[in-house]
This record gives sequence, C-alpha cells and structure tokens, in this order.
Amino acid sequence: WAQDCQVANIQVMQNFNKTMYAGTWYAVGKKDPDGLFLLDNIVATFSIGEDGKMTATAKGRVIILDNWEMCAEMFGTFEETPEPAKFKMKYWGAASYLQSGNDNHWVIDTDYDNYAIHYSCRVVDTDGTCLDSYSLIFSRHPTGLRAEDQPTVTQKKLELCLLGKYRRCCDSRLF
Ligand code: ODT
Repeated sequence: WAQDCQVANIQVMQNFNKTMYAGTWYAVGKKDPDGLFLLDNIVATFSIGEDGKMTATAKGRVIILDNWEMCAEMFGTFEETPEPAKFKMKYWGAASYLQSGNDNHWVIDTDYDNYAIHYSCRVVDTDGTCLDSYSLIFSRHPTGLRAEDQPTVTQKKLELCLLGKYRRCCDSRLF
C-alpha cells in the first residue's frame, strides 16, 4: 500500500517506454500548482528525436496580466534520470512573457493507448510530503477517459494523495 504521501515512495510507471508514449495526449483533469499557469484546453505532444531524447510541445489556455486570455504555446526538453519514468523537464514559452522553468516530470502510470497520469512535485516539505505539486490526467481521446480506465486513474490519484484535488480542466476545449 503506497499511500503514505512520501514523495520518495511514489511509485512510477515500471519499464517506461518513451517511444510508445510519444504522440498526442489531451488533458482531461488537472491538479494545479501554486501560481496556476495552464488553465484548460491543454494538449501535449511528445516526440523522440534521432538522439533518443524526448521533447514536447504543449498548448493551453492561460490568463496573463490578470485578464488577458490567450492560447500559450510551450516547449519542453526532458533530461533522463536513472529511473526511466522520472524526467527533469525544462520548459519555456513561444513568447517571452510566458512562464519558464525546470520541473520534475514523472509518469505515474499509462497504458500508452488510452490514459496517462503525470505528476510533478515542485517543493518537498521537511516531513517528506509534497508542498507544491501539479498533476495532469491525460487521454489519447479528446472526448475523455474510457469508463474502464476510471478505476485505475482514481486509484493512482489516491496513491498520489491528490484524490479530490483535480478539476475537470477541459470541458470547453476548442479542438
Ligand atoms: O499549469 C501549471 O501551472 C504548471 C504548468 C507547467 C508548464 C508546462 C510547460 C509544458 C512544456 C512542454 C510540454 C510538456 C508536456 C507536459 C506534460 C505535462 C505537464 C504540463
């Protein structure tokens, strides 16, 4: 039973295969970090370069300067770690006023064809739990998760100690 909320004990996807992970994912749920950036309409596309390295682009609706709404175009490069499902993601925006940074990027679980659960802890508290995290639930299908994938996703939210903290982020997306 993995729900002790220690970041160090979070189970990630075993034998993660980035080639099978490549392609487009639609966000259907999101737990926000402090200082929320991407609101909704989030779509991420992962690619594997000739050098074997993973990169991604993401689009999403953002509000900048308090009330200016726009579609942000974001880019990310991924640095590998000894654990195949744990990456460091360097990210930046197509425009300079968009957010940039360096986050953990963990793939918690995926079946590659239907659903994926992403997690990032930005700040680990002194007791080993996460003080500032964000997480996205992805689907290969713009229409949402298949009913048969819901129990798996709920179980993983529970293990991340984030059950009940997600919002449906993409009801209004404009594909
Ligand atoms: O929404 C927030 O507040 C945090 C968002 C962090 C910025 C994400 C930048 C994306 C860079 C390129 C695409 C990567 C795909 C990422 C998948 C999941 C994390 C957003």
